[in-house]
Amino acid sequence: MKLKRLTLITLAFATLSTAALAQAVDVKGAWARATVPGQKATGAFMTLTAKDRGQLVSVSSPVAGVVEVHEMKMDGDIMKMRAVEGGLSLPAGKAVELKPGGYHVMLMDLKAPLQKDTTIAMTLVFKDAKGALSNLGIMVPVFTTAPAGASKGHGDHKM
Ligand SMILES: [Cu+2]
Repeated sequence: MKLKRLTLITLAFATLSTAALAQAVDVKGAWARATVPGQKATGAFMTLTAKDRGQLVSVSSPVAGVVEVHEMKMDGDIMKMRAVEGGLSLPAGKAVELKPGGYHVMLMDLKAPLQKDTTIAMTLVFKDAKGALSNLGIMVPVFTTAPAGASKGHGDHKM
């Protein structure tokens, strides 16, 4: 009973904060990739559209000890990923896709496997052009592959 009420409050909070900041940055098609037991890291993907120029400076989630914004790039023949230095730039009115094979949110040091068809909480921290920070709480569904209409990498098509 107590647990149920807590869940409701959490969801209400997430909805409220999303609505309050909806004008600043629009988040669409967010999803996180499910993991198997023992797997300590996974990716989360979404499309971000900022109304005004800004940056995604950090991400946190209660399910992961460490969360970073990563980019994947070919280094010769090897696909490498690394943390985006100084925040991910969000141009005004232009959608920035975080998708498999490109930018992504890296959830590391996972506290438990991410089970498909569950939802995880994530807090995105944005910085506007004046340097002011704002938090956006979102609920992110967990899937094994990109759902229809979500941010999926071009690499997924050939599967
Ligand atoms: Cu990564």
